[in-house]
Amino acid sequence: MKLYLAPGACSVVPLIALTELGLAHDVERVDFMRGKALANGGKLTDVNERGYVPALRLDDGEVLTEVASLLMYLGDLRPEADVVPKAGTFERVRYVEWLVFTATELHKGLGPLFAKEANEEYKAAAKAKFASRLAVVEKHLASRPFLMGEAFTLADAYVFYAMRAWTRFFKQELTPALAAYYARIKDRSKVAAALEVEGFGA
Ligand SMILES: N[C@@H](CCC(=O)N[C@@H](CS)C(=O)NCC(=O)O)C(=O)O
Repeated sequence: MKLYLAPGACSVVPLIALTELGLAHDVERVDFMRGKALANGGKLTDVNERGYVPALRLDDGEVLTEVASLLMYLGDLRPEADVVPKAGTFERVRYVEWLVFTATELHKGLGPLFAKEANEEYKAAAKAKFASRLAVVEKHLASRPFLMGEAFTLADAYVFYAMRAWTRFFKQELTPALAAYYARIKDRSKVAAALEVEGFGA
């Protein structure tokens, strides 16, 4: 498999997944500073017509996109790794609920903050909304170390990305409880290994 990624972007999430699951993969950095250029001189749109990362080229040539679907697909390739609840269980539905929440409320909640067209008033409202969604995560974590309970799952990696963007790109502080959650994820040896490959840091 080959993962197309950009340092600092949400493509770090499937990179963490591939690393946690011990799945063989190559990575290709897409150069966002040079029109989303690929190493072979082509463009990201040659791989993903939507023009964004992550994109995962499977061994049979199929290209899979969307962080949430990648997390479901990859987790099911190695169920024994125990970082995704088993398909067909209610726990799995709760896991998907967290993936969708993270995709739509956290990941895409950051969209207006990146938008050059958004004015300061709109950005302030988007920041307040994002903070309120992070508060939902914090409340949930009051009685458990990870989203799904005692053990890390790939949904935590997705929230990790959103918290990293919030703090690194927008210079926002995490509350002590969320900072401790962030550290629990970052300090996992396989997450640290993935971050090293990505090259953007925690
Ligand atoms: N719907 C996609 C969104 C992915 C996305 O937002 N990718 C960003 C980086 S975090 C990107 O490549 N943006 C470039 C662009 O949209 O032009 C997903 O959930 O995976």
